[in-house]
Amino acid sequence: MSEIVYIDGEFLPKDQAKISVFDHGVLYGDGVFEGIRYYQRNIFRLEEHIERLLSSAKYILLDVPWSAKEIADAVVETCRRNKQDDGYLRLCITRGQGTLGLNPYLCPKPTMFIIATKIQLYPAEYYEKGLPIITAATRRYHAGALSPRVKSLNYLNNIMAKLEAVHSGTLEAIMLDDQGFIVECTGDNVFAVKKGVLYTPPTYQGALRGITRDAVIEIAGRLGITVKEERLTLYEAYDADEFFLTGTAAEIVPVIEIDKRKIGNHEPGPITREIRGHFHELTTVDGVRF
Ligand code: PXG
Repeated sequence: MSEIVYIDGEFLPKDQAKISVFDHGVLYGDGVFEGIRYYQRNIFRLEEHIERLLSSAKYILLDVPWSAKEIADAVVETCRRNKQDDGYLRLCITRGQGTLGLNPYLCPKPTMFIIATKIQLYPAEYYEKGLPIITAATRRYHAGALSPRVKSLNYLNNIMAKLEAVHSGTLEAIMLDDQGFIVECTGDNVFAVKKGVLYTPPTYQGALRGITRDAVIEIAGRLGITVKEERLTLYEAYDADEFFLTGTAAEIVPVIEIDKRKIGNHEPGPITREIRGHFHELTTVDGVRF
């Protein structure tokens, strides 16, 4: 499989794509990113991804010298050259090369790179039979430290929670905020279904405003399913009729067990299945074709 990487204006094969060890993205996780999927040559919600990328950059005072259009053109060209109908893109903008020391103003020029590849977060069987998950002891960091809505290159908080999941023999973990409310999983937003109503934590509470989350909320609206953005505790999660995770990389994953409590009938529920079906229809039509 060809894997093409765009770095600062050049398109390179994977093994020739390199960035400096003095790049502050590497040294300090100082940068922002997007994970984007394309389906049958349709880059799903590309404009929304770029909008969120620029919002993240603005928050961290990273001056992006490229317009949304220039970024979109680079993404589209990377897809064209990658010669795959389906794939995953990792679009990153780092603070760029600098010296040792945190001062970002000593980095004169941001680095942009785009990896075109494939991703599978969980083995295929879990999409059919559902995923058991746990709650991590590691809390999602406080918005007063850094807004968790910024999709920054520093994922250590999430990686610590992911390690807990793996150590417990599962693949995913719910992360709570400092007050014990559910925020999201390590790389996915969460939804609970109770008596036909969808519940998801509000983004102001600290969940990333997921592109997939937004799509699910829209689909539910079209299907006449009520969606409530409310704070959720583990009680609501354990007591849910259905529970599922959403993310670009994860797509829509049914959850059948949380901290050993069986969810619903211990199998993917009807609302999860219905929304998943509609989501997959949307992925090939909504976005930018190449
Ligand atoms: N929350 C977090 C913390 C995420 O990182 C989502 C929710 C879902 O958002 P979207 O917009 O994708 O629906 C994410 C998604 C990767 C990678 O390596 C990226 C994510 C998750 C896992 C892996 O590119 N981000």
